[in-house]
Amino acid sequence: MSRLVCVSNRISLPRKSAAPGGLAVGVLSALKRTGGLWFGWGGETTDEPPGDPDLHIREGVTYATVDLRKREFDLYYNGYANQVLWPLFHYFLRGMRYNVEERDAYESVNRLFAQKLLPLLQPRDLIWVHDYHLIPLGRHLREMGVSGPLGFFLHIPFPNIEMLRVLPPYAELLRDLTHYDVVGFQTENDLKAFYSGIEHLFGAEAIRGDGRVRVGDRTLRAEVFPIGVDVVTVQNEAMEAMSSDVVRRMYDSLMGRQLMVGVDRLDYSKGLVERFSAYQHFLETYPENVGRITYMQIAPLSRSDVKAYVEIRQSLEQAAGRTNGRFADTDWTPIRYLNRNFPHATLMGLLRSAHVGIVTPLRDGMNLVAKEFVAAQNPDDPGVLILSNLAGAARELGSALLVNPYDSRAVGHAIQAALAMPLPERRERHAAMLQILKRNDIAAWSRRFIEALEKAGGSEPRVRAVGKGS
Ligand code: GDG
Repeated sequence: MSRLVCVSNRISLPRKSAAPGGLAVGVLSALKRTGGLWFGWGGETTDEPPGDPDLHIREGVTYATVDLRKREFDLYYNGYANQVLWPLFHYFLRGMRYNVEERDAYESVNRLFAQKLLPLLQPRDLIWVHDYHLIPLGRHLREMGVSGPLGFFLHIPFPNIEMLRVLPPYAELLRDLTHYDVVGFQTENDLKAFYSGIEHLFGAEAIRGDGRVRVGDRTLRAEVFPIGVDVVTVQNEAMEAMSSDVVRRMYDSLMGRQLMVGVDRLDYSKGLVERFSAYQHFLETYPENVGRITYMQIAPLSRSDVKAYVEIRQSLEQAAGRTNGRFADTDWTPIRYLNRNFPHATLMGLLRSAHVGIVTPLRDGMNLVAKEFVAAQNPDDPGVLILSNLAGAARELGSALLVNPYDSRAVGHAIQAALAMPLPERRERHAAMLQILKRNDIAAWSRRFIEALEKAGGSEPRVRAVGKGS
């Protein structure tokens, strides 16, 4: 079996505290299964030019971490990746602004990644690049002599050409994607949006049958690979966590009230402001629930150096304060709002304890929390999932209560319907979703992507020229 090399912006070494993220969950599972190398930024910034990568071996996986220069990191990560590509790809034009210096830093970090990775590559490696931070990496590796197989998976949505065209170097971005052999998306919508860009730039004839795209002398495969969760691990984590101190204390503190839980990185794309306002609307419209439901929102801080994330945090504090100030009683708080991290297993226990899981992003590539919520439930007495129809996960989880996250009345109504849903209907909806989760679990996701990459590869040696900085 060929060695798998994963490349992502950020590497989380096992047992070190790391920013939570769906990416880490997916990559680790793939690497452990096939063995291999995970290359990326280690989380340190420096004033010196970055040296050779640090190598760490854990459970058969080699982690190679590079440092980045502080200023370049700010421009590349906080700037281009998270104030240009992230908002644009999530259709938030208001949050996007373009700046050439940031774009240059994005290029130069991608070049640096290619230079530092090159000496670590072996001839038959399968290289799998993750996410929007690293779109140009494939082109740089090709220019340095890597001849195949190179795959790219986008964890976030891909915008339609009419949105993508707002980006001044949109054509370069599309061309960069054609240097890969396999380009993977979360949903059919994203794939169609990619085709809209290819057609705009290269003409309709570039799109061949079977997901093949032909540009010049290169053919790539564009496909949908919906990311999943490790269903069995989530089930076990959730069951075990039910007897943990944290979950028991939380459960006891409900005093028999129903529980609604949300778990989201604190990010404007997750729709938390709209969700808080929908919850307030729900309490106003269905006053019989006042004092009888507790909504717990876990929102670990993320990207705190980006202004939009500071602003969203303030808005949420105000919104939670408003609702609590208005409705709380001496023995009841309507919203428990927690800006902190929990161990993954504890989170799964909290999800299992909930009567309602609320996942209402304004736009989301997939959303793993929605899938974890379903996997964590007790199948005999499952909670109900309320899910945004603008999350990729809604394509598979059609048995959730699907809502438009901007429609506070509809979200409030869904909360009411979820709380009142009879057991047979809850079981039926849950069973239908669990079946899909098992079929499309995390192992199936990585296996399908790796198979596509192997197919793209053939049997030739893969790296023509390997040398430092070549
Ligand atoms: C991107 C895309 C796509 C959350 N809080 C804690 C914690 N988490 C875990 C969750 C879940 C993961 O982080 C979050 O994944 P999501 O999919 O919900 O969201 P993003 O971080 O935005 O991920 C997304 C994903 O990539 C995968 O392709 O689905 O659309 O935006 O697993 O449980 N984990 C721990 N402590 C926390 O406090 N340990």
